[in-house]
Amino acid sequence: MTPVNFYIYISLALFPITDIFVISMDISENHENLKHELKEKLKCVSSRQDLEKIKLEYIGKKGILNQLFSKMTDLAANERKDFGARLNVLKNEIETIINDFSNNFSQPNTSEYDELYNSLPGKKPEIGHTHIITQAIREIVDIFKPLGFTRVRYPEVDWEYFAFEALNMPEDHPARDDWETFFVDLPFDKKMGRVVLTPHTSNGQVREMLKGKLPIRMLNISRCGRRQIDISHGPTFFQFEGLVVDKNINTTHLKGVLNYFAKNFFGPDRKIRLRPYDFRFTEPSFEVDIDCGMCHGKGCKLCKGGWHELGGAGMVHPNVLKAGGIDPEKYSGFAFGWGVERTYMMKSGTKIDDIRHIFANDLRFLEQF
Ligand code: FA5
Repeated sequence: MTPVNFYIYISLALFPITDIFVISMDISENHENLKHELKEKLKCVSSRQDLEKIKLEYIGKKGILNQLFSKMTDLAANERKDFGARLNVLKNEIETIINDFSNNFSQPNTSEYDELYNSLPGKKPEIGHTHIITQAIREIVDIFKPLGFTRVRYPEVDWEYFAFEALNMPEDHPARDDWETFFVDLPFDKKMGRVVLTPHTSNGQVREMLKGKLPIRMLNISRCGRRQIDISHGPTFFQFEGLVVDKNINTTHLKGVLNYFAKNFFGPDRKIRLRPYDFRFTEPSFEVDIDCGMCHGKGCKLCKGGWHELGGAGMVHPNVLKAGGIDPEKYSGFAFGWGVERTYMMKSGTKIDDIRHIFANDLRFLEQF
């Protein structure tokens, strides 16, 4: 400790509070001495390291100035304000002296930095996690795997033939309208038609059959595109499509598989229901609903009367089996296609009231899952 510092400490420590006016008178002089002493020390500084040491000594966390500030608590309340104000002036002056002096040095080179800062703690990289759709897809695959389903992926940009024609959907089917499906600006093929962003994963059905391997237990999970956007529809979304083709397959197998999935994914307390529907590629066809995970059947802005549509299902139409080179007299099958986002939104506790949040890439939303 320098004699000047020592003088200040002793003044503050030894003088009784009642004698504070004596200290006040001395303070200005002490401050001047402190600055003088600093300037003298700086004259001997020849490296940035030396300067850093001086900085620490005067304005570091445990430096002279902070020690002086801590002594304020020893003063009477009416003296603190004046003492504090003087110290602040002193602090500014000392900082200015040091900063002005540091201009004498150019920016430190890396090795100097290394020497100075190698003991600083490093910056922790932020750790992310998989997107909720990836999480959902993995969970879906894990549930179907024990039943013998194998995950496959078929083109997300495909021929009209596989997306519609082979699925028994005639040319005038409303889904084949420009306002429903995204058509890609590529040359038309006489047999295959135009190129589309697949509006559903059912394009994988005939592709899978054409592999020529029976029986089939396919789980096709891919991205789809449709010209739709609102709280429960996105222009792009994922579907998972199950297809089973074997001998003697009937609707009870379909219902059993869907129930098994729903109980495992949503929990044993949730209910699904099948409504008759019309898909051109299945007969009979159903739409599958689940009781709403948001309102639990009471009715909310997301669902219609407490139920929420998850997807379609049905027994594979004989024409589709034929397009896939399978004899419908010998084989039968069932298929289902559900939206991954919708299915995940209906999981208990997720409380996602707008499908668009899922793709908005807002970390405040994504970090919750
Ligand atoms: C189909 O896409 C049929 N291919 C499903 C199918 C497969 C039926 C196999 C029979 C046999 P649908 O258009 O209803 O059906 O869509 C199925 C599900 O995909 C919807 O219930 C919904 O969960 C999801 N889906 C459809 N369009 C969108 C969209 N724009 N955004 C988000 N999810 C969607």
